Amino acid sequence: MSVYTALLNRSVAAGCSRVWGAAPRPLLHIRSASVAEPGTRRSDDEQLWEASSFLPFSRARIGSFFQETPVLKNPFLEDALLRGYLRRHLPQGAVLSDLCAFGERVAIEVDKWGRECEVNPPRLVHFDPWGRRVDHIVTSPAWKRMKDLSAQEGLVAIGYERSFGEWSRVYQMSKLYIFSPSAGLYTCPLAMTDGAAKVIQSIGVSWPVDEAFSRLTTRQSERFWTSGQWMTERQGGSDVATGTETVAVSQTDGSYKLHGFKWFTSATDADMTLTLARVQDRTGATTPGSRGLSLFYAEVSRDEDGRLKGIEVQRLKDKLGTRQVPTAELLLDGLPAHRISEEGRGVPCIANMLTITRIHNSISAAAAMRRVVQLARDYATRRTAFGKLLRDHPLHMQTLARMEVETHGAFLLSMDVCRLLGQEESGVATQLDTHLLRLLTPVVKLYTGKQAVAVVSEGLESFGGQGYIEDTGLPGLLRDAQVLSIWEGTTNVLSLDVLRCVARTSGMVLHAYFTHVKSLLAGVSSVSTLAPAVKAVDGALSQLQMFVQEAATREPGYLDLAARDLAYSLARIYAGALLIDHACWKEASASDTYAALRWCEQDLCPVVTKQARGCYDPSTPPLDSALVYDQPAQD
Ligand code: UCC
Repeated sequence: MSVYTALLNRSVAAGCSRVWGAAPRPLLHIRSASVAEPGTRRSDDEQLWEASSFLPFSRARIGSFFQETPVLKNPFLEDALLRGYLRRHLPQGAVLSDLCAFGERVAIEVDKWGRECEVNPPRLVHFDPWGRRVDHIVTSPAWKRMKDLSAQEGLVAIGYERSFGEWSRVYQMSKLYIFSPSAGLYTCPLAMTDGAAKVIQSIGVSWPVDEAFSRLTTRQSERFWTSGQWMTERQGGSDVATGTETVAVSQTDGSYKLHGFKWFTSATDADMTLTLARVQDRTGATTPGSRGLSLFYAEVSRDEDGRLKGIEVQRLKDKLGTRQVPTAELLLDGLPAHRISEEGRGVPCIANMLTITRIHNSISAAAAMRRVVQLARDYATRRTAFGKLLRDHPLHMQTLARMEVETHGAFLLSMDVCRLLGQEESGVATQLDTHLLRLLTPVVKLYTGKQAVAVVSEGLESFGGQGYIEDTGLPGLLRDAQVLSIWEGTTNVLSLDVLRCVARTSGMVLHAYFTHVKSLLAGVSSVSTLAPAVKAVDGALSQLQMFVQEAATREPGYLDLAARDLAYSLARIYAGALLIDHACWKEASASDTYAALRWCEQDLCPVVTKQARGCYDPSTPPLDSALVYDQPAQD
């Protein structure tokens, strides 16, 4: 008797067939094996075959249990906070029905395209079969469908049609929020396209960009263009003022040719781009620093031989995430371009683009959190462990609830910046609103970008090992989230941007901030369930005010060290006030109240906590440095 048959006999005797739910057939096999005719010897192979036909986990049999997969349902209908927010601020039936229909389309159709973009990433074809240089970036059919869909659904256009006045940006960004986690990163070209349209509109130049503006903001898919934003060169993407080497050589017709090397160009299959370069004078000299940078508009086109005009695509980047997006290194070798800013005003001009892309980034961050929470909570209704569904495990629910609180905060922060943008664009913003928008754009971008990584990572854990398996699509959420704190300004660069805008406005942005947070808290009754949250935000706000007053008297460098914690404090206090305000709305749910209370239990003002620990004292930088470069003791 083979070892397998022996094991099987023991198993049958122990009644394992019932446990495995095995059909009677295998039992017949084992009986026939044990009552073989005397003298007829069965080969080991035959015995093994019989045994394996009984085992539920052998050869073609892989067992009968399959875990149910998490199901993506209509992301609009599934999102109580989004729907509540819109019912409160933008209750027009047309908006709600458009978002509902789009949510259905995302769940049923678009999400699959997004997945296809991931598994069929772009590739670069340098040469045609006969050796001619062509530099074709080949993208998937799904990526192209995303472009058509973006035009038809008005994902950029809504922001410029302004059919809903000051709330048009909230409408547009709500749609992008629903789209983003299923978009296969098509939100990246859309962010830059929106940013380019904003720049063109702000500078008020017509030729040669009027046609471009109309194409960037059209709903007609055959006319729709996307734009690039080529800012990063080999010396880096943060210190644009020093890192930009590209030169612009003026031509007799008033146009320019650009020569340089762009090190990170996202969504390089774009139809046009905005980029920075230094205009050369007659001697070939350029002005260094920010004051030497001008903004240029260039179309990406091909000559009659099919070669890109003035561009060579060196290679596509091999990235941790955003693999759906073609990101390239480009040699600009006489790229025809038009200067669209005044000479030397390139950075302030492109700053408009950065405002828009940073807001898109915040929306994508909140959307990534929302998606992982939606999937995790669905999964918790399907997955049984230790005898009950995950949703019946209090610790698991506590973890999901904490993710939900973060998502609530990120959503309200991001939407509030969209609200302010919409007000500014429709001419109803007060000076206070404009200051708030300038301050909150980097604050919200940096905070939500960082939190998205944490929440999505936690979310993956709620699927156990399956969260780590590529073809579930879950790891891609984390890989794609990681970029949110890097591109469009890293956390530290944006923290310093916060200080810069405080300094440039002589503190007016902070005045606007304090005034607005107080107004959000003003209407809340002291006996309300929300009283502990109000007390926490109020207290943190006073602490922050004192910190700011005191920090202004400190030595240079003190605030730089505090910049990140200051930005976090600004974000947490502001989100706390927004959560309280939303929970006070007459149709708010009990969950809105609970989210506000939970949010406000955290350290809302880390800059004061860390200040009390001496974290920004002059002794800190050398200690930090010594810690980082700690050397092993000498023998
Ligand atoms: O390109 C990239 C990836 C593309 C993909 C995008 C997809 C996004 C998708 C999202 C959804 C999925 S990554 C590369 C991105 N690079 C950056 O973000 C740059 C980061 N660095 C900075 O932000 C720096 O702070 C700089 C470059 C702005 C600093 O330059 P300067 O020249 O040193 O800045 P200054 O001297 O502080 O400011 C120069 C002028 C001033 O105006 P004036 O001269 O009128 O006083 C500033 O007020 O620019 C103005 N300015 C701003 N205005 C500077 N920053 C801003 C701002 N944020 N908003 C308004």
